[in-house]
Amino acid sequence: MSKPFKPSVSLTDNDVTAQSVYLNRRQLLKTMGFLGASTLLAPSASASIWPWSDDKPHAKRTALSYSQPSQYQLADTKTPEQKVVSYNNFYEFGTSKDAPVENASTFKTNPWTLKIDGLVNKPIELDHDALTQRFPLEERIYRLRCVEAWSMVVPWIGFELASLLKLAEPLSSAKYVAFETLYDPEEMPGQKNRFVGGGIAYPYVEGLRLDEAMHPLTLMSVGLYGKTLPPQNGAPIRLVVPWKYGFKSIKSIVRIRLTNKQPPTTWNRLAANEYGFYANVNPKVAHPRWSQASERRITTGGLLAKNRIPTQMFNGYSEVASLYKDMNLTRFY
Ligand SMILES: Nc1nc2c(c(=O)[nH]1)N[C@H]1C(S)=C(S)[C@@H](COP(=O)(O)O)O[C@H]1N2
Ligand SMILES: [Mo]
Repeated sequence: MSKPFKPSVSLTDNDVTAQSVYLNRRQLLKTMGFLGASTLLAPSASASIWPWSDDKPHAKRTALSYSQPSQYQLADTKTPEQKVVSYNNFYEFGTSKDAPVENASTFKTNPWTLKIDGLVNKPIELDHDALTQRFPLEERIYRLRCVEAWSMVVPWIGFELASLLKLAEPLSSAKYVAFETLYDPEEMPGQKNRFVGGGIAYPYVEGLRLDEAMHPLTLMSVGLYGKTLPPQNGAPIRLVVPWKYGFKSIKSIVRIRLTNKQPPTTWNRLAANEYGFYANVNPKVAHPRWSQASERRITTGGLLAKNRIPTQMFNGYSEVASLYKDMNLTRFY
């Protein structure tokens, strides 16, 4: 999503050239069979090639206990875990899809402090263990639609942001919620070097209107596929707002602040004409440089899998429509 942005994945499913341009040399060699034996062992080599499979050691993840409420299970085919944890956007660790898994494996997420403050009666601090122990955890299988027109289906584990905000007791003057990612250039190479970090002014910040933040779909995620989050997916805690483009779902959060003014948000600050504050998934409102009418769903297929599907309004979460009933969603994109 750098500026100017070229979608890293071609809008044509079988545009091999664009993919080749995108892939770094090591990955390309691997794809072509010059590196690594794993692709040769795959049953149907060309269909199952996934150049983002990583051979680096992963950070240790802990099994979590959680319930599986039936209303948050989903018929959609889940994106395999290996893809969820190896194809990421996390510019603090580099701008290519494979940079986060490569550069975040040693990211220290313990100790950690998450602060909730601002316009609240009871400011809260959660330490590393409280993040997974303070609230009962649920598994929620959500669609994740990136503004770049690809999507995944991820079994997140977490708790409602509303539960956390209620504990803090927002004042009646609170209208918005501002979120902030960790700022630590020693740990995050993209914060240290603007060429690595895509020229973004860090820390990464995001925001929601208070009613969006209180919606039961809005999740604080601490895990996926049964275990704690890997660093590349936003450990130890990240936001997941399934009806909005993925960039709203801010990772590795250290602060949540209640405010009376709409807070600045990272991608809006970088290119306001391309990325709005609301960023609701909307097939009818095109990005200035590409259509949002359809998306490439990443499931079990290989790199060239033909998985283009129509994009749904609010990413299919029509229950949020009432939050925007008097708003022009073309103007407030
Ligand atoms: N701090 C931070 N949060 C971030 C990003 C980022 O670069 N930095 N990228 C966003 C984007 S564009 C997307 S699509 C999702 C990707 O989440 P995933 O890698 O877990 O699939 O994270 C979002 N959260
Ligand atoms: Mo994204």
